[in-house]
Amino acid sequence: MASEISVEDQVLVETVRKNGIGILRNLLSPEEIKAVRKEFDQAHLDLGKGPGTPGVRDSMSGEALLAYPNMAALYSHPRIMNIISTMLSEPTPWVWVVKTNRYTPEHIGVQKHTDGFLGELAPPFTRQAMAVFLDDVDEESGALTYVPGTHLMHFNDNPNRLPPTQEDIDAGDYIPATPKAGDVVFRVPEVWHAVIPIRRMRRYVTASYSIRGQVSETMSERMSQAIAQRKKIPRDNIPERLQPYWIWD
Ligand SMILES: O=C(O)CCC(=O)C(=O)O
Repeated sequence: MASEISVEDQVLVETVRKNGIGILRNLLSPEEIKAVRKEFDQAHLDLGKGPGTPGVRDSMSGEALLAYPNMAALYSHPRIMNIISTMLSEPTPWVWVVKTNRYTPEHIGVQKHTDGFLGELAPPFTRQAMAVFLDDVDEESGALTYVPGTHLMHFNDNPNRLPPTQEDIDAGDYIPATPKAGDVVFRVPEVWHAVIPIRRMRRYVTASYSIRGQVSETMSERMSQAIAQRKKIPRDNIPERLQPYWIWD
């Protein structure tokens, strides 16, 4: 599925490989942001999440989101997919999770953590996340903080390596990333990250992808469960462009 990657996107891929996080700026135009926000807010009302409660993080996931065309299109956006595919060295990455997140202010933010599985090392670069931001964040509200390079400590390419602990993660030296509406954050799930307190609405559309080869034991179990679930969903419910990423076999 992957096509030739631009020099700009190749530079981004190298940044994400090295630091664990990189931002593609201004993927969406102001009109496109408006269209996605409208569907995002409507989906929350339709799916029972309401207009947002201060202090609450609302997450929605699964195929119900695919009924909203502007939002669903992001999960298989050609430029995003080309970057994901290059990151994973996987021609047709598998989309594990399609999701949205909405934090209604004032929200305390998110504690320091990894999305790797604690106690387990994983083969390098088997998973990749993306998040299309619909609101600006900055160092006063909602910045995503992270410790550059810490994803590498979760990889099993060094026989002497021990999996990092939560104590290690808490002691990291975090720096802010400040995506604006229309930007895409690419994050290697294992990188240590957190979110500072949120003073303005913070919404984004996100997905997590994996390779189709050897992954960690825990990831393999999670994937098997998701694949079994997904077999029950009629293929016609899935937008055509997303199907190659959605289907396992
Ligand atoms: O909201 C964010 O930007 C990151 C949330 C987070 O830490 C996570 O989903 O693992």
